[in-house]
Amino acid sequence: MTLRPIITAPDPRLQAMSTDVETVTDEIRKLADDMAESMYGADGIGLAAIQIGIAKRVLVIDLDQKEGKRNPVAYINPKILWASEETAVFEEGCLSVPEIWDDVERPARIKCEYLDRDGKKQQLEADGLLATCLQHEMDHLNGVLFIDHLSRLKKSMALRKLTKAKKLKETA
Ligand code: K2U
Ligand code: ZN
Repeated sequence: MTLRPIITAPDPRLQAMSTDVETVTDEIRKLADDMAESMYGADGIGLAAIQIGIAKRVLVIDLDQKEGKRNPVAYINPKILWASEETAVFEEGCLSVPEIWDDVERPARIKCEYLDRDGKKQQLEADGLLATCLQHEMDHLNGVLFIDHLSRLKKSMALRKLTKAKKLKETA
């Protein structure tokens, strides 16, 4: 498994529309493994392939991280089949949007289908943190960051902070 660098905003690559995986091959399984390794390396609980520069519709999420225990789940070509009218607000962050945290309102419960790492079609009903994380990651597959859900003022302040941090890092 390979640790891959995570792209941080602002970066046009994060706005790409990721494309479906045609066939779940060993190469896709290796991508999912590298994504998991990169996610753990950054202390994340989810990661979309675009965040390591691969515009394919692949996510990895691990909400079960306990001391020493790892249970990364790959979601390939995930689609939301149904979303509740009821909404929930979570304070979100993002490995591609460092040091920015803010409340985002999303449907509280979702039903989605996806292919697992063996290429088998699965269905899932999610609520709580899993519902939020799945929707956050599926936003990434459509080139959407959580700051795109914030007010114009908050988004511009976030982008200004991210641009300044990136410039400082590049000149360091
Ligand atoms: O896209 C991501 O970076 C995944 C998020 C997962 C997540 C976002 C919002 C709500 C629930 C989960 C990160 O892996 S977890 C948040 C985070 C952000 C920065 C540093 C560490 C952890
Ligand atoms: Zn994110």
